[in-house]
Amino acid sequence: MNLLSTIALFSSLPLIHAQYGNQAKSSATTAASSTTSTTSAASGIHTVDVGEDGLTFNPDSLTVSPGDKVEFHFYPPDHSVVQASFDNPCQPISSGGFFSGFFQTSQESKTVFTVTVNNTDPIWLYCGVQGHCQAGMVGVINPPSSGDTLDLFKAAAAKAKDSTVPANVFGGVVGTASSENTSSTATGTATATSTGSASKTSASTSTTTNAANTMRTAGDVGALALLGLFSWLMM
Ligand SMILES: *[C@@H]1O[C@H](CO)[C@@H](O)[C@H](O)[C@H]1NC(C)=O
Ligand SMILES: *[C@@H]1O[C@H](CO)[C@@H](O)[C@H](O)[C@H]1NC(C)=O
Ligand SMILES: [Cu+2]
Repeated sequence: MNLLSTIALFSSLPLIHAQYGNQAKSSATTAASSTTSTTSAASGIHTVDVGEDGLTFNPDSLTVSPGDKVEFHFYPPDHSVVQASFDNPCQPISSGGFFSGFFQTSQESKTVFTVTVNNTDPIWLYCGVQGHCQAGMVGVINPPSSGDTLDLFKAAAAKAKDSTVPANVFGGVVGTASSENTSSTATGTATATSTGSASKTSASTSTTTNAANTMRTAGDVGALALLGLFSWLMM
């Protein structure tokens, strides 16, 4: 190894370190920004109380902007929210949609179900507890300006034979209410129990670990080069 190539190798080391340093920083930023996006949308959060006043969604009709979130707060004893299609009131919509799971609770539930609304298409809702949909526990997000109405949906629901729900919770996040943000960073993702956010957390953890390992490797390369420089000087 000649002097020039040693210097070249040596002077490139800080670059290698900088590069891996940035990589580690960027994965940390990714993890941080996903938490921020959960909390920073506070202005676009709408609350719907589920079963607070009998078999109702309150409000049962609300208009929200694309990107807004709707938080369902559950009251005793047992309710849920499912997306239906207008034509089939007490059944899950056949593609897409969401299901909160059943919230069996003796007081307002600590956790809420949060759905992100992506567009202005109507989202028809019902409670999946047997009999509740038929009794009028239905609602709509972004009702159409003409044609289908909540009253028509409710009338059809009253005649529905039975209710069914999807096999699994999906289409939203089970987590802490935005109003319970005692610390701004802990909101939303911290106590979310949905499998989705759990796997997201472990994914970003492993990214960080990989970056740390890479940095350790970069450190070893640096030590080797230093050894090389010394042995060249000894010659
Ligand atoms: C909005 O889009 C996200 C991401 O594709 C999806 O997970 C979610 O279910 C959608 N929301 C609704 C209400 O369909
Ligand atoms: C969230 O926390 C901030 C600061 O701690 C507070 O001002 C705000 O009112 C809280 N948001 C809600 C919806 O309670
Ligand atoms: Cu119900």
